[in-house]
Amino acid sequence: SKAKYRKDYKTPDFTATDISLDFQLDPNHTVVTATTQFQRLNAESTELRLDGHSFQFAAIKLNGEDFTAYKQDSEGLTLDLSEQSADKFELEIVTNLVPATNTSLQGLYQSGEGICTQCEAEGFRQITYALDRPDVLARYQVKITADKTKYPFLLSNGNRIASGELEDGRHWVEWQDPFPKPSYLFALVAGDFDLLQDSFTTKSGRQVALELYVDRGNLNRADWAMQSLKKAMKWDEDRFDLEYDLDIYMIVAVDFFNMGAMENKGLNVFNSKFVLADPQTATDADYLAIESMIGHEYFHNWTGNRVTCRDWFQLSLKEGLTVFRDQEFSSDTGSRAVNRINNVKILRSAQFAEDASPMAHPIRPEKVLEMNNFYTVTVYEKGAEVIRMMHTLLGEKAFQAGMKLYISENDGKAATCDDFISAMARASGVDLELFARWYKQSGTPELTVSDHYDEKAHRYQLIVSQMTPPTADQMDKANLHIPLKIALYDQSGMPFMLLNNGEVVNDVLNVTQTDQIFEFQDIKSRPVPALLCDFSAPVKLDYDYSTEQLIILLKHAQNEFVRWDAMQMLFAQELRRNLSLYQQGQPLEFSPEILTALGYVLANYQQNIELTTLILTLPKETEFAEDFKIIDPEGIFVVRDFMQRTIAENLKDALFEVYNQIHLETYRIAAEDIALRGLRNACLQYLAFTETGNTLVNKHYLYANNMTDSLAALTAATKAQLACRDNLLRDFEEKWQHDGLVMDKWFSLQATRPDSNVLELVQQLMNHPSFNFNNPNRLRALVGSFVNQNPRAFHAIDGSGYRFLTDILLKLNESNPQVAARLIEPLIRLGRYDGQRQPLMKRALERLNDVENLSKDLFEKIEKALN
Ligand code: BAL
Ligand code: ZN
Repeated sequence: SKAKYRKDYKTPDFTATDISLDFQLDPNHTVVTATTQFQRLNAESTELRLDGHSFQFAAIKLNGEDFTAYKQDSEGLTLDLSEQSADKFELEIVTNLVPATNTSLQGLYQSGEGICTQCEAEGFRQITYALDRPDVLARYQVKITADKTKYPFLLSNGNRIASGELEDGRHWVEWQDPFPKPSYLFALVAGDFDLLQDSFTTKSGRQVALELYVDRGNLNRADWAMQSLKKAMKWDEDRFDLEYDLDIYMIVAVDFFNMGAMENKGLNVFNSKFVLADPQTATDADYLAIESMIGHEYFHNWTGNRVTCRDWFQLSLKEGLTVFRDQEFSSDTGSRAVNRINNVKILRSAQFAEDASPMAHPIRPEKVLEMNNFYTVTVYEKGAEVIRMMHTLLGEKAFQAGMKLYISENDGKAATCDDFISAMARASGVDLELFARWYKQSGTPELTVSDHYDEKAHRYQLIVSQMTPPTADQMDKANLHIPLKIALYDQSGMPFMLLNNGEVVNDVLNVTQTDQIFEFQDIKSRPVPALLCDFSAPVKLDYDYSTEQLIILLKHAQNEFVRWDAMQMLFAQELRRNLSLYQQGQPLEFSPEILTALGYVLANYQQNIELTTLILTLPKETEFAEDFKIIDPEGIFVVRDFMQRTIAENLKDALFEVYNQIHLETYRIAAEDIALRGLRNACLQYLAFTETGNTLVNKHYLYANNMTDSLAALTAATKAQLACRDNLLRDFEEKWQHDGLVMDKWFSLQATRPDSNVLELVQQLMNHPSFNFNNPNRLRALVGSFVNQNPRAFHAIDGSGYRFLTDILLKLNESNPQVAARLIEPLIRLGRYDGQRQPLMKRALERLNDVENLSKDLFEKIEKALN
C-alpha cells in the first residue's frame, strides 16, 4: 500500500445516497448484508472502487442480479460497470465477520460481553465493501438481529423505528438516522447494560432523551457523565448558539477501546475510563477529564458531524476546532487560568516533542500512509492553538460570527480547513492570508526577543525576531503571523499602559516579519516584560530573563498564567545549571532566592489556591526534557530528584503548615474542594521526602475517604520509596484487583517507580491477573507509563527498555497495530539521544523492520525514524 498526498485529492466518481445494513449478530459468526444506493457523479467513470478488508466476502448483487465483473484484492474490490448504463444502481453485498477474534478494535468487535464498532478513520471497510471516505455522505437504516438474553440492547445511530421478537430467542431492532453522514460516523452496539436515563430540553423547547449505557453494576458511577452531558448541551447553546438536532442522544461505555471516545451520530461510544466515576474509584482529575471528554464528543455534533471533513488531511478542521471548544467549555465551567496552564503543559512537552521527531507534520498533514497515525497532539492540540490564535486575532464576537457563517455555508457537507479560514476572514474582515500558513507549516517557531530602554526619553523597545527550525518533513520554513501578547510591569508589579504616539496599543503584537521592533512610550522606569502571555501562540520564547525579573513576575504579575510561567522558567534555569554541574561531576546547588520565592508563594496560598499548586509542582522529567536538543534522561532524573528533595527540606515547615490548615471532611466535587485537595496533596508529595514522610503518608492513606487522596498517598509513598510503600500497594491491589480502571492507576504507578529493578517488576506485572494484553487501557497503564513516564528506566544504558518495548511491539503488530504505533513513539525519537543510546534504539527499530507483515501503522513510523 502506498502513501496518500493531500494534493492528490479528487472528488469521488460515485457516491452512496442510502445505505441499508442488516446485521445478524453473533460474536463468532456475524453476517452483514449491505444494500447501498449508488449514484455515478462522473459520467465518464465505468469503474467503481470499493474499500474493504479483514472479512469474508460472501456475495454481491447489482440491482438484484448476481454480479461477477469485479476484481478482489487485499484492500478492496474493483467493479467493472461498463455494462451498467444507468447512473443510479443498487449493490447488495454480503460479508461474514468474527467480532470475537477482532483484536484490532476497529470495525466490528467484541468488548467484554458486548459487541460494538469503531469506524473512524477507516474501520467501516472492515465491515463491508464501501466508499469509505468522509466526503461520501449517505442516509443509514440499520437492522440488528441478535440473541435477546445476551444482547437485550441493540443500538445504532438516529431514531429507533421498529423492533420485534423472533421465535428462536432472538430479537431485532431497526434504526434510522435522518442526517446523511460519512461511514466513519456509523455505529452499532449490542449488549446487556444498566441504563441511566435523563432528558434535556433544548432552547427551542424540544425534549431530547438522554441515555447512558454502562456495564451491569456500574449505574452508581454514571451520574457525573450524565451531568456533564447536560452541562455541555446547555453551554453549546449559550456560548455557540448551537442546539442538538435529534430526539435521542446515547452514550455507551465500553472497556476495550483504542481511543478516548467516538462521536458517532447520536450514539457516542466511550472508553469506560471517560465515563465511570464515583468518589471511591475516580480522582478529581478523572472527574474533570470525563467532563471535558463528554463535552468534546457532544460538541462534535456540529463541528464534525453536521459539518464534516472532506478528506482525512482535513482532520484538524473538526478536531482542532472541537478541542478548542472543549477547552473553552472547561474554562467557562472551571478556572480559565488553570485550564490554560494544563493545556500549555501538554503543548510544550508532547507537541513540541512531536515537532522535533521523525513524525513532525503540519496540523493539516501533506502525506499519510496510515491515517490512524495522525490522530496526534499536533492535529488536535496544536490545531486547537491555531483556532485559539484566530480567536485572539478576531475577538469573541467576530469569531462567533465566523462560526455562524462557517456552519451555515457548510451544514450537511464535507468541508476543508480553507473553508473555515475563509468564513472567519469574511465574517470578521480580518486578513488571514498569512495566518493560514499555520496549516501547512510544521515545526515550532522560535521567537527571540531583546529589549532596549531609553531612560531619558522613557521609551521602551521590544526587538522581536522569528525563525522556525527545519523539521523532519519540511526543510524550508517561512515567516508566520504570530500573535504575541505582552504586558510591561514596573518593579512593584504594576502594568504600564501600552502607548505609541499617544494612542493606546493592543497588548497583542502582530509578529509577521523576520525582524520587527515594537516601541512603547511614556514608560517611566525600566519595565519587566511579560512575553507570550497566556501562551498566545504555540512557539518557543527566548528572552534573556534575569532571576530577579522572573521573581518579580512570579510574585506580582496580575496575569496568573504569567506568574506560573515565570516559575517554569526559574525551574528550567535551575535544572539546566545543575545538569551541567552533574555532568561535570560537581556537587549540585539550589539557588536560595528561588527557595525564598517558593516560600513566598506558599505563604500566600490563600490568594490563589490552584495557582499555588501549579507553581509549586515541579515539571515532569518529560517536560524538562524538551529544553534540550540531546536529552540526558539519567541526569534529568537526578537533578529533578535533587530539586524535589531540596525544596522539601527547605520548605518543610511551611508545607506542613499548609497541609495541616486544609481540612475537608466529606468529599465533594466542587471547584474549591478540588483546589484545596490539590494543594494539600501537592504538599504531601514534598513532605514524603522529609523525615516524618513515612508516618504522614501512611496516615494520609489510612484516613483517605476518596480516590484522590488514596492515590496521592500511594504516589508519594512510591516516589519517595517510603517504608510503608509495599503495604499500601498491597492494600490497594487487594481492594481493587477486580476493577480494571482502578488497577490502571496502580499499574501506572508501578511502572513509574524510581526503583532500579522497575523493568523486572513491569515484566512480572504483565502476568498479573488484572492485566490483559488485549485491553488498551491496561497496556497504556503499564507499558505506556513505563516507556513514556519513566524515561530513566526506559532509556537504561544497557538497552533493556528498548528490548522490552520491541518484544511487546512484535506481538502487538499482529493483535492491535493502532495501539502498537502509539507505543512505539518514544523509540522512534532516537535523534534526541546520545551516541550510546542511539545505536541501541536503531537496532531495536531494525529488528521490528525485519518482521514479515509489518503493519502500515508501525511501518510508517519506523521508516521515518530510520531514514
Ligand atoms: N474522532 C475521534 C475521537 C475524537 O476526537 O473525538
Ligand atoms: Zn474529537
